[in-house]
Amino acid sequence: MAQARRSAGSDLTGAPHDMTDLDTLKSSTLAAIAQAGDEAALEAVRVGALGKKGTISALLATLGKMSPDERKSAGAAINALKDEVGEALAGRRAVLKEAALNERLKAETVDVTLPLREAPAEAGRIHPISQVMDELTAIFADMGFSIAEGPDVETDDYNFTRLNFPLGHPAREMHDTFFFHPDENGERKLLRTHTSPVQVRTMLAKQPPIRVICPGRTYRNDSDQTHTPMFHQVEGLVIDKGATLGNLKWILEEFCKAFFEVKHVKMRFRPSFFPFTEPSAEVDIQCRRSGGEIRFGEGEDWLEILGCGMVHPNVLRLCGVDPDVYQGFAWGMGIDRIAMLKYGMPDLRPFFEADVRWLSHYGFRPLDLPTLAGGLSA
Ligand code: 2NM
Repeated sequence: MAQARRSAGSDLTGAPHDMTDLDTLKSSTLAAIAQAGDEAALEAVRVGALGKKGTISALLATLGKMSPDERKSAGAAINALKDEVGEALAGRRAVLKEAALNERLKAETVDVTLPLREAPAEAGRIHPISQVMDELTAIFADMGFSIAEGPDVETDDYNFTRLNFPLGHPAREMHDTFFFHPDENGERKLLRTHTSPVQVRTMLAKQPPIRVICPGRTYRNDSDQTHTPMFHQVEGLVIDKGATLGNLKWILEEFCKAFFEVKHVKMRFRPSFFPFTEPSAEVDIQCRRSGGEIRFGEGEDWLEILGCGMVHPNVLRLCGVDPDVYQGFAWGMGIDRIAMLKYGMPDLRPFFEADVRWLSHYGFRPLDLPTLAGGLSA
């Protein structure tokens, strides 16, 4: 290395111009680097030496005022110092970085044996009514039915008149109907009391043959342990030239077996009355009641689950279907009720209380979609 020339004292920049000064600066800077306890302290040392106003930068600035000879030797020595300090900084920085990382790794230990927290999409639950609606539609779609929906707010005509409830007929009073105030034309809308108006709309819109089910919300002014003012129904309708009660019985039996997931089920048809069907029947299914539990497909007890019948010729006529050419059958049942039966839920009211504890107990996992192949409640 070239010998740095001695020059007298320091100039105005205060930069030392001899080897002793350079050595002192070097040892103090290297000592400061070695003592820096973290990356911030090390950065302060770097700025103090190599920053714009740093000690080594100040030395470099003196080179411009030197003679070429002086510059040659002093420049080499200062640059050597600069390189050495730069290397020391880099070395110390690597040590401090590693120490900081080790500290973090020690502090941020992760217990990989902890169970995963459930993702929001997995913590959510499908309401039993949605689940049962999916199950019903899977079963009836598999039998060739289509699904129809209609408005909750209906006309008196579609909810009653075309279903053979004549004006002033006592059956209208049996439905505990929620009526709206009459509009400017004097028409009094209502909340549908059953989903039958959807079937009226279907008959008016489509040519037979018709095979349709209509699930949805229905409303009656009734509230106790087994009734809520809003509830859910599914009704079915078949219109064809040769549709018979025998076909109806087969469909209902197949439905009950698939829905309750049993191989055999006995059903009992009791004569009944509905304005829109003639003859009409209420249907019970065989069950066993023991210890507060109900099992289907076995036992000596009976449980009513639906109403049905052959569509009244008046209904066909009022819905644009010629009763001399076509006949049909229809049925209706409560979705909330069959959900309670299938999944052992004793009380109807919590269905509509939006209590997340109830839902996480009785709800269904979002990706467990009902399939006929996998078993509907799989
Ligand atoms: C029931 C019972 C029996 C029914 C009848 C009709 C229509 F539109 F075809 F006339 N829809 N639903 C029906 C028949 C509903 O619910 C207990």
